[in-house]
Amino acid sequence: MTFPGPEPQDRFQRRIGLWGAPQSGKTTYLAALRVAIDRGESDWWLYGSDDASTDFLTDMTHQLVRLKQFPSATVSLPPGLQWVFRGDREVRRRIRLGLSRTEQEVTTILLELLDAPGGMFWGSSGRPAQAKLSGRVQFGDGRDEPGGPAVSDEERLLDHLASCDGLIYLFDPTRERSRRDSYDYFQRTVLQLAQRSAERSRDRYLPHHLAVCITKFDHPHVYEPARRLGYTDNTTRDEGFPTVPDGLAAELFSRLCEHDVENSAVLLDKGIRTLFSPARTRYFMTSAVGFYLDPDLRRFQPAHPWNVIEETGPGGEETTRILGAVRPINVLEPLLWLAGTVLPRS
Ligand SMILES: Nc1nc2c(ncn2[C@@H]2O[C@H](COP(=O)(O)OP(=O)(O)O)[C@@H](O)[C@H]2O)c(=O)[nH]1
Ligand SMILES: [Mg+2]
Repeated sequence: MTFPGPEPQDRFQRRIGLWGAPQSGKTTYLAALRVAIDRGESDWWLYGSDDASTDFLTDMTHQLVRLKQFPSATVSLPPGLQWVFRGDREVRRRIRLGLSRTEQEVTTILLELLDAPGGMFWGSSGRPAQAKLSGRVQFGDGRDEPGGPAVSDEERLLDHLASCDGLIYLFDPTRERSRRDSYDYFQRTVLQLAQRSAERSRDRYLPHHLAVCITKFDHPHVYEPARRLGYTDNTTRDEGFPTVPDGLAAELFSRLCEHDVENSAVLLDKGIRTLFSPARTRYFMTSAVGFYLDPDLRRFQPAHPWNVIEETGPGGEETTRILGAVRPINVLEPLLWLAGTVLPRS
């Protein structure tokens, strides 16, 4: 069965793109979105715009919640998946000269994921390496025809991202500690975005609204510095789960970036502030799986925040498993914020 997804070519249809370096948590974020919605955190709902997208979402959510497993790193998304975020929003309608009233309007927004097969691969020229990993090259008009200008899966994904109204960018501080390559990924993607979309901006920034999600908040390498620096508050939730006040997430992001001794996260921080309008950017401390809740004490234990265990298999292979229930933090909020800002109010 195919859901009646909105027409992608509709120029009034708003689109949101999800992106971030490989392993930053994109697929898990998507699975956790369904969990957040199913937990009743909002009246909005999410489904695929076709069978493949719905199946993918259902499988990933099942794997996360029931099997307590993260998406396999080797699973790359089939191209063209797209999800529909649907809900009510308030709009102001003009009824007569000088008079308007607030009405509820059903709204749909498309969500797409920039996920190159095997991770985005970049050639030495700084351009996406053509179909090196996907093994598939198509031509400009979508036909596999010799002679025309070649367009790789990666370039098509970048075209998609550039045409989005809102972007959710996932930044993984734990990855930055070990790999320090988020900036390279960010910078190259953003240059490609500028090339494709800067001209439609009315100011000096890129035209997109940007939600920066600092992922894996539950991880001790993220939670601990946030707590030490005094940004966490344990008084807002019944179970004592830490939260970071909305207005402080941007500052915390900068402080976390400052910890990067090789400076690449500092460049990333500066890059975001230079390229995206501060008025169109918001920061969120996010965790797809949430903090661990001790089942006996039913209270968050600061000494044991992490909802994930790392195990070594018989062959020495490292695996991670989710320990307790999945309680997403700030997974739905970025999407709801973007839905509210990228759509016209009347
Ligand atoms: N602690 C923690 N780890 C996460 C979370 N989300 C993802 N991860 C880890 O990050 C890895 C990569 O996530 P994935 O969603 O596959 O990243 P993608 O490559 O960007 O799609 C997973 O295998 C997990 O080990 C989270 O919310 N908390
Ligand atoms: Mg993935």
